[in-house]
Amino acid sequence: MNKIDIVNQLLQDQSHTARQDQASVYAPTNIALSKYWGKRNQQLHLPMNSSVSLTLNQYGCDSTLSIIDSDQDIMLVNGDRIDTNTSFYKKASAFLDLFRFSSNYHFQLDTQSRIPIAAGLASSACGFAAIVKALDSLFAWQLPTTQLSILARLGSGSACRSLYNGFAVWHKGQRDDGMDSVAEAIDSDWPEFCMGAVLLSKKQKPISSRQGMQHTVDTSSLYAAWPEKAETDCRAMIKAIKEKHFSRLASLAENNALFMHATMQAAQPPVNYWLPESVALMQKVWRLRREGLAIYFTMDAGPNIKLLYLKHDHDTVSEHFTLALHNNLD
Ligand code: 2P0
Repeated sequence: MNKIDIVNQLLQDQSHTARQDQASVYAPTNIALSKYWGKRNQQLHLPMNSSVSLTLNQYGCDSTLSIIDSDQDIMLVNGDRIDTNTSFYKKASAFLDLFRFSSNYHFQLDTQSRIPIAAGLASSACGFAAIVKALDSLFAWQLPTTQLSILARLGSGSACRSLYNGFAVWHKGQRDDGMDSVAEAIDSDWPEFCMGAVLLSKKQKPISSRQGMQHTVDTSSLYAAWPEKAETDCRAMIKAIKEKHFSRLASLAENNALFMHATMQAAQPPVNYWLPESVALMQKVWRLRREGLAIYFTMDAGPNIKLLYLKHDHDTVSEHFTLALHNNLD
């Protein structure tokens, strides 16, 4: 099975003709609490393990996708035209190839990001989720969200979780074609749960997450323990979300992130996304926690730290940290 087989299977009864010239959509980004790290199928982005995430509802991409009469795709991010040699252009254009049902058209993708530039906040997740939502609207498919989630995964794994607001779980699935590797919402109403990001560096990562996770799978002797640990964490986190048990959920998330980074550190050569400032911030979180503040962190494939705390502690957290953005305080 390759990507085009999956797309053909999902869209076999659907229109291959655009019903309008352009579609404008919004898709939010998401941050994992139990991480996706490692693939069992690199082409279809089928993960080794399930993951649990929180969508940052108000941070994402406003994207307009248009059908254009041109000899190539055109992509704009925040008004600037993206060079065809960039990895962003190549990934997005290769993804759009899956939906070029008649070869004589190309797409224009115009994305405005509501996420601070280079904040390391999973912009590919909202980017691909937005493309899929826009395609659904352009071709008037009205696919169920689970099927949009599968299509988004074909662009970037974590994008499959960005079709939902609030908490979501991406089930790793068992099938070779990935039709059961899909995200769904976790039923919960917990606006007191906050995530705030502290930005430490806007520099490009030393290694992309796509390469970093594969290198970890291939060379880290600690990786063998990861898939089972991640499954156990996902189950415990879903329970903690449903019970709104903050310290259980947040401590699981912090431990899960550190475990993922430990698998990277044991890769050969190591995959390291930490800066000295990242470690200093972790130590500050641990110190504040010892002093009685209910604060935890998670960290992705980059040096920035995302703090986890409850809404009533927001002012205290803001006194100790410069938050570039935060969620759930409406
Ligand atoms: C996550 N990350 O669960 C984990 C935690 C980074 C660290 O999903 O190759 O950009 O496009 O499927 O989705 C980043 O990986 O990778 C990621 P691809 P993706 O959020």
